[in-house]
Amino acid sequence: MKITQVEAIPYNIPMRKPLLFASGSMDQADHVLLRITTDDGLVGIADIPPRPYTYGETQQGIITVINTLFAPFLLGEDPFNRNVILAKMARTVGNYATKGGVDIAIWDLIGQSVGKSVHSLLGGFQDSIRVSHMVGFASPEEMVAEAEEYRNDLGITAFKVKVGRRPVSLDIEACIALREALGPDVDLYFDANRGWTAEEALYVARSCADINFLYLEEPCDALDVMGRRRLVEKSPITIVADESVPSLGDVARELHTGGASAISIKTARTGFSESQKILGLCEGLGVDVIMGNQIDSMLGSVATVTFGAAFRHSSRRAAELSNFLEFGDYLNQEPLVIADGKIAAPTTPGLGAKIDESKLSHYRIDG
Ligand code: MUC
Ligand code: MG
Repeated sequence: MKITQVEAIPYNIPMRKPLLFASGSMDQADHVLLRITTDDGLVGIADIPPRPYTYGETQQGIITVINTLFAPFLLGEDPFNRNVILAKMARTVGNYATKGGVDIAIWDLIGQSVGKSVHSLLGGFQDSIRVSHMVGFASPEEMVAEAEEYRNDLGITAFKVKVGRRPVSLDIEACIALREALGPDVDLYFDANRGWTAEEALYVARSCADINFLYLEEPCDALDVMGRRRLVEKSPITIVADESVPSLGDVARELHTGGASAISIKTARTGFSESQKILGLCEGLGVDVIMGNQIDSMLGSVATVTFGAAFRHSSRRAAELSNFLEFGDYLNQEPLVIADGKIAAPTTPGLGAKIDESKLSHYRIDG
C-alpha cells in the first residue's frame, strides 16, 4: 500500500454558543480535515484543530506544514511504516495537532487495510467510555443550568469546570454553586488554563477543599517552574498538566521535576502512537490520566473514544467527549451518540468514521 494523495482541507463551522476559558475563546471551529488516500483506494481521515492560544498553530499554518513539509515524504510511503513517518515528522519541531492528525489518519488506513477497528487494534479494553462535559465561563446560574441540562438529557455525571478568572472569587462562587446543585455524587474537576499564579491557585485549592473536586488542571504556567513545584507539593488536590505536556518528553519532564501529578492525554495533539507511549509512562509511574478534549469536533471525538476506551488505564476516569455538541454541525456521516453518560467506540474498520461529502462542500473554505 502506498500513499498517493494528501489533502489538507480548511473548513469553518460556527459554534452554537461561544466557549470561553482563561487562555482564549472559540466561536467557530476553523479546523482542517486531513485526507490521506492510497493506491488501493483507501482514505484515512483526521480532524486537526488549530489552537493558536495553546500551541501557536493556525488553520493556514497547518495546511502549509502538511503541504510543504509532510506531504513530500508521505507521498509514496507505506502507511504500515508508521514509525518512519513519525520519525520524519519529528524533524519539524512543534506542530503537535498537525502531527497528531497525520498519525490518526495513518492508523485509520491501517485499520481499514486489515479490516479491524483501530479501537480493537489498540487493545479494545472496553466497548464504551464514560463522558465528562466541559463547562465554559458564564455566570454561576448559567453554568449550573448547563451542567444540569447535560446530566438530565445525556446522563453525564462528570464535569470539568473552566476556572482561572480574576478575582478568584468569581470561580469559587461558580464551583460552590455547581457542587450544591449537582450533589455529592457528581465528579467535578477544574481547569484554569494558566489563568492564575501558583499562589492564587493554592488559595483556590485550599478554599475549595470542602467542594470535593478531583483535579485542578493547568492552574498556572508550568514555565513558572518554582511556583508550579511549590503548588504541586502544597496543593490538597492533584494538579493535572495539559497544555504544558504536548509531547512524551514534556510529560516525562513535568512528572520528573514535580510540575504535575496527573496528565491529560489528547489524541488531537499526540495521535494514537505517542498517546500510547504517554499512557504507558503514566501507568508505569502510577500517575492518573484523563482523556482530554482540544475542543474537538465530532470526528476528533471519534479519535478520543477510540483511544480512551482501548486501554484500562485511560478508561478509569470519564473522558472529555462532549464539546462537539456545541458545534453548529458535524461532517461525520454517522453521528456519535452520548447515551446514559457514555459513548461507544466505533467497531467498523479503521476509525469507523466517514465524511458526508455534501456537508464538507458546504463548510470547506478553499473554494
Ligand atoms: C482544555 O482542556 O484546556 C481549551 C484550550 C485548549 O487548548 O483546550 C481546551 C480545553
Ligand atoms: Mg485543559
